[in-house]
Amino acid sequence: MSADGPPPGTRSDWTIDQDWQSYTPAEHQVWMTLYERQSRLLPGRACDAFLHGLDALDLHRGGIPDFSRINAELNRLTGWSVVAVPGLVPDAVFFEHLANRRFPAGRFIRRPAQLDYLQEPDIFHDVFGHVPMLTDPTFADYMQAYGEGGLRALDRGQLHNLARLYWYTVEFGLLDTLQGLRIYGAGIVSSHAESLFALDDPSPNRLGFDLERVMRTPYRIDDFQQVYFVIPSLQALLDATLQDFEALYGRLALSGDIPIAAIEPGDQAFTRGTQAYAAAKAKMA
Ligand code: HBI
Ligand code: FE
Repeated sequence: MSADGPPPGTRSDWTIDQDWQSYTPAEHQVWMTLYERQSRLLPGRACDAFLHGLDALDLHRGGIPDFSRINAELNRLTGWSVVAVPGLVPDAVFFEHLANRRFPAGRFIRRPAQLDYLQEPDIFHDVFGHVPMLTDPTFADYMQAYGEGGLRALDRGQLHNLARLYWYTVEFGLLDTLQGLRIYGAGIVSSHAESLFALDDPSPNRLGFDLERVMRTPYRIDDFQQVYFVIPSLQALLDATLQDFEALYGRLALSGDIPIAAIEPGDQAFTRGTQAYAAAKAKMA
């Protein structure tokens, strides 16, 4: 990890003012375009906790949300708040915020030419994608537990494995419900194309969540996932963080990684993917 301090104009905890007044009409329009498209697509796809959170925070009104407005409601519901940061922050800073029920969100918004993909998390990914789930008390506790676990993992040099848990849950997680699979991961709900792919495409594997299994599985940051992990409930996800991570890290050091598209004997396969999408992409490269 780099020892770089915060850039000029940034506080020592890497936060900045959101400076809501300075967003341009064109920037608000980008939010509205993305919001319209996703809010139309997500009923019947995103889980109830996400859809309720989206409603409760009223993220539509007036374009890009003002953090001071959403924080009043978010704080009342679960004690969380959103703080503005310039972009990616160092791991230790990120975890310190989560451990204190603060979610660091980028203040910038993607340009109209980048509606479908950008590398760094912007305010649409961070606020539309992440913040609705933070209105759910169980998920809110999970995120705090993750931040606390992140700080311990950093101390022990185990972040490599723990980051996979974040990726396959907070970013790309699916939830099993009586009505079928639903999305709760922010990387999916903030992406039009992946909101379709993650649930409907025959390519990816969809496997039952198992903490140790997830931590042994590499992920891709540059394209649709080849595997999604399905939790039975948000409570089960929170409960998974109660086990002894020290013992877990010890086992992980011996067991090694599982190839990204593999299905192992112990896996609960909701979908055995064709991997056709990833195979076609690999051929093009
Ligand atoms: N910074 N702003 C921001 N957002 C993140 O999601 C983030 C970060 N810094 C580090 C980080 N994530 C990773 O530690 C986690 O994804 C594991
Ligand atoms: Fe994210």
